[in-house]
Amino acid sequence: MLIRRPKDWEMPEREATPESVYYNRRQILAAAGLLAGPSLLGGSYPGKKNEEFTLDRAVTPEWAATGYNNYYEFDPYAKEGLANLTSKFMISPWMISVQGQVKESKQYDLDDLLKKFQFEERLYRFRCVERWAMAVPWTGFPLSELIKMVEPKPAAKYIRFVTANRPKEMPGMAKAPYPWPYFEGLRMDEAMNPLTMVVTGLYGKPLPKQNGAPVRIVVPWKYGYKSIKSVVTMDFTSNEPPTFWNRLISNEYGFYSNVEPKKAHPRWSQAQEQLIPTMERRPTLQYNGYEKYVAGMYNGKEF
Ligand SMILES: Nc1nc2c(c(=O)[nH]1)N[C@H]1C(S)=C(S)[C@@H](COP(=O)(O)O)O[C@H]1N2
Ligand SMILES: [Mo]
Repeated sequence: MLIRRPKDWEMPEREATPESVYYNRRQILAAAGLLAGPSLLGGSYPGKKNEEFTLDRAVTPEWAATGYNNYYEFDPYAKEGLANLTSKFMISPWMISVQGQVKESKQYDLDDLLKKFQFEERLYRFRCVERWAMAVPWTGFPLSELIKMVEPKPAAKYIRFVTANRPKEMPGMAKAPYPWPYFEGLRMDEAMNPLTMVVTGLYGKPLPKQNGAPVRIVVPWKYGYKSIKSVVTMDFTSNEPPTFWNRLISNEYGFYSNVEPKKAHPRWSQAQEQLIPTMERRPTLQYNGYEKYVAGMYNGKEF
């Protein structure tokens, strides 16, 4: 069940570093069902399907979307077999710090926090900057609902997100000299956009660890690296926050990172994408096909 990856399409973000590159191909676990594991999280799966979001392509098979990942904290050099590396990663209990320009800075227990929201399922396209793409059913709720609940101050113009920093549980962190922990950010209107989701589930089940358990952000009109996994901090800021890939290689990965077929990556075209696992080529869609929801936020210069 290896996923075929023609060499010329394999242009990983990690080439930002001087590390020597190698490809660590592994068999996808036959026992894919083991990967999600039990969850103590609140909320029920599957969430109610939101019929507004339909696809122009087949839903990616679950084995492919949960067996082909980017999660550098577990292995910066592999995309397959990451589930094997997550056994030490503890996802419960899980605390999220909401801080910065909000009414009250506070640590929330994730189980308690999730009880306040109604889960729904949405089919979204997902596009990695490396050109692989998938389409999956996420379970979660709009980030806007959480933002409204915590009451940002008028000075809050952006949100900075940070991933868990647990080198003992995340074996990839020691393998590459990156500016850990992973960090990302959104402008407040992007964070409030109805498309932006807090995600805790995939394929009607709790999110597998390799896909960002227990909680991640999904921003479907931006390149995949904006959809930060295993979030522990939401910091409301007045200024544009730095982002992990921009910090590593600023001329290739901007803050906005909106999917834009006409804007080539400095090292490869973005005009086409390849669907995993078939590697069928498709034209890349502007804003990944979510133009009607998001184009109004931009003046066309944000990449
Ligand atoms: N913390 C963290 N979040 C991350 C990443 C990562 O390495 N670490 N990789 C990003 C990239 S490059 C992509 S394409 C998506 C992949 O999500 P998936 O593995 O669920 O498909 O996660 C994004 N979020
Ligand atoms: Mo990516």
